[in-house]
Amino acid sequence: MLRISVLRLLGRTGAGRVSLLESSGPRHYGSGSQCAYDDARDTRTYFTTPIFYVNAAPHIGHLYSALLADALCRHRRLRVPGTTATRFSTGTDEHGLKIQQAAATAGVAPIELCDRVSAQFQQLFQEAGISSTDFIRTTEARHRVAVQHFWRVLKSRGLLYKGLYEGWYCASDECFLPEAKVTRQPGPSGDSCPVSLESGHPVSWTKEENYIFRLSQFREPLQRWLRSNPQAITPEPFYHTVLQWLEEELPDLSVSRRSSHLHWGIPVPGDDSQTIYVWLDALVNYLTIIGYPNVEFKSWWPTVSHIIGKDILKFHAIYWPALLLGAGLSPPHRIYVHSHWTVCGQKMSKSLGNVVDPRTCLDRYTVDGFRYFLLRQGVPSWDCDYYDEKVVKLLDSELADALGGLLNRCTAKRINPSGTYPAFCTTCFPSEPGLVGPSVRAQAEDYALVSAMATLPKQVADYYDNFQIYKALEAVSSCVRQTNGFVQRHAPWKLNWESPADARWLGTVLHVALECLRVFATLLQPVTPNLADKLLSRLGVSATERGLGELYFLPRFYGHPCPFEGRRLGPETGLLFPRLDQSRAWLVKAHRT
Ligand code: ME8
Repeated sequence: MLRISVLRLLGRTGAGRVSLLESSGPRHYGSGSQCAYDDARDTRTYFTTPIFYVNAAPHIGHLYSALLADALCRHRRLRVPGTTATRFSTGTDEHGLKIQQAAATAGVAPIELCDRVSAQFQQLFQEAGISSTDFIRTTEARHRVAVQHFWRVLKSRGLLYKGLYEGWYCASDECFLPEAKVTRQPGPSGDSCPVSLESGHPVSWTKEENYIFRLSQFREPLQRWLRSNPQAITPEPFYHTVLQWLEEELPDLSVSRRSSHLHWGIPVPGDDSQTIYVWLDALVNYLTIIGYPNVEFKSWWPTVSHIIGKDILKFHAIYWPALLLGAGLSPPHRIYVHSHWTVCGQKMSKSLGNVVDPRTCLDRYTVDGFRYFLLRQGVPSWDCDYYDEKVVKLLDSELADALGGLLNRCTAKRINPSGTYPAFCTTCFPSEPGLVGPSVRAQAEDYALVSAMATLPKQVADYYDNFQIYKALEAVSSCVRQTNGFVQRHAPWKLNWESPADARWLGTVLHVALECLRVFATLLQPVTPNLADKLLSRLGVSATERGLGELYFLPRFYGHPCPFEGRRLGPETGLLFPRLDQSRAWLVKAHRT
């Protein structure tokens, strides 16, 4: 029997700033402004979120992970139409000591707790418009089959052996800790208790015979995989963190527990006295979803993008690829990592009582409003702070005032009495800047707007590829501001439809602004699907005209026909997004108390 020293925990991630990759601009600029997405076609893509523990109700951090995956997936579907091209999974992680203990504390059977909390996750995701195609629960029979098969493959390849494990274990974090990562804290009765230095959660000393995975054999293969795939882990600082971890010793990993201690899990095939370690169990969910061990899973693997929080980077970037390589499979294509939400400057925790309930937020700010807030303000490279006033301020200024105001300005009866997409006049706005003439009305800033708008879809696509959805939204928001500036500059309310010279220019100003709105709405679909639908319907854009592949901005400017010109706008359906500071009296009340 082999004796294993305490497994060394790889250091926790330090989140740093990620550098922006430059957008290369549209390839077809000049013959219209369609984006080139050719490289994105053909391949199937499979997006995953972590599967969430069911020991407590979902919070905004869980919703954030699901939203990031949802936006990436929706953007992808708009680029590559066809329902079979993308798959998107989420689910709940229901085994392990953490759940076993939570159920015991609640005085319920583990499966009862799992059923209740898993349903809460499913309901939240449905309410938030998470467009997942699959939801997995690790207590399902199909998952047990997949995990036990995966185990047998590792065993048959000589990668599992029995050994004595001795060291600290943190049930809350479901991980092993080296002595250096353990500290002492006064417990409830004043005596000193060992806790994890990073999470503050209690740890206990474990000494037992387990199955051990030969993780140490994979240090160099993992280094080679990462060096030849510099985009495998995004944002970049996390990639370097993992490479740094791999510079250190990589001890073998204990992958089972004594069943007498951990009964809530999947038994080791052929040895009921041992239960499979919850992380091995959980990670295999990504294969279960796509039908593993049936051969069909190969059409989805390894073109997978895992979206995860920084807290579980080590499990996804070291343990998981090593297990996959061990089982003869390829490591995941991409791992997108995001940092954490804090609340009013503090870590969110049940004990601090500051956990933000996402369902309350969806009620208060609307589904689209809250989706927009989390994705616009959440920056994967560093932790972001949540507080209510921040949400109200952002949504009022960007969705209600800037975007809603722009729509009003182009569709108000007084300015656009015919309720149509007016004609664009190439004499008022010639495609060549700097031309002079009595009917030329466009100014240098207007050309700057057209050029910013023409590059926007490609820029947004690049930001999505680099997992910078917040940057994509920032770019859209900046163009919305620029468009409002354009309307303000030309003050269509001062122009007169009765005067032929004014009318051509007035129509052109409205045409350009409506074209900008159409592009904004198309690009916002992955983030604010309902609001985008409302806006596109108001503009008279049909369901088949909303894809990213066909997103031509201002074709008339480039000498092409515009399918929208002269078209009737859709029916008026009220405010695009209501201001919250007037409608949310609860905030004022909250301040007073
Ligand atoms: O770790 N801010 O599940 P979990 C942002 N079951 N995101 C947060 C967050 C915060 N404050 N807190 C949590 C597990 N998250 C395992 C995963 S996967 C095979 C198994 C998000 O319920 C973030 O995605 O503790 C983080 O990685 C995940 O929830 C952890 O969820």
